[in-house]
Amino acid sequence: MKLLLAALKHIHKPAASCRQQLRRSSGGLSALGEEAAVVGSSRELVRRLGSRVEVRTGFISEEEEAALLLELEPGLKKKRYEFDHWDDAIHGYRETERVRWGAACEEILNRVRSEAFPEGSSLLGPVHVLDLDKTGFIKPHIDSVKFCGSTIAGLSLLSDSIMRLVKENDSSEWLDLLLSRRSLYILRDEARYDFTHEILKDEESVFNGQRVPRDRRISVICRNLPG
Ligand SMILES: O=C(O)CCC(=O)C(=O)O
Repeated sequence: MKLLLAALKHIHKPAASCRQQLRRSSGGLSALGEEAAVVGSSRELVRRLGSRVEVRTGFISEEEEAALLLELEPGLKKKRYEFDHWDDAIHGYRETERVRWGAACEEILNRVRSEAFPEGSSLLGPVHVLDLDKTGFIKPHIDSVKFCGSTIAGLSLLSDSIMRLVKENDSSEWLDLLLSRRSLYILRDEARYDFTHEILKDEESVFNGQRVPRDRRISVICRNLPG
């Protein structure tokens, strides 16, 4: 799965002065209510990418998170976190892929699939599971277009985190996504192809001026196949 990640060199720190906000949503970024889960470098960018980026806060319940952890922890615990390969896009992680899930987890994943992908889409069979140590982080990268299609949908377990998107050829354009524990994020099309995505390290984990402590985080990621 590491092949999916082509690490890009720049790491962009957005200026605090030009933030625009979207609403956290149970049905897309345009819905109103609650606090903002996405901020960006300009109103225009937020509007343009709004339908291509979703954060669904509280997508799974505590019980559903526990069911996923129960199934994932035994396998993950047999692996060591990897820290020191200079070229890796990810630092401080262990990972696995899973094709078969127990009934409770399969039901959760089916919900993710039906929210994120149009009916009849060809999906990447194995679900990617990435376990980031508290000190781990994911550097800016764009997922390989050879191996995965237009949509990435990920559940966040155990910890809140910040995902940053930065336009590949114009680092003045960026969005920060507040991925709260048990949320689902979906990146589509332009947001997936033209923007790098990264998960910030704990020391840099600040959302819209507010510190968001990063702990150990497990993500469960579904992708479609290239078209
Ligand atoms: O952990 C996540 O949610 C993001 C993972 C990621 O960047 C990737 O697999 O390409």
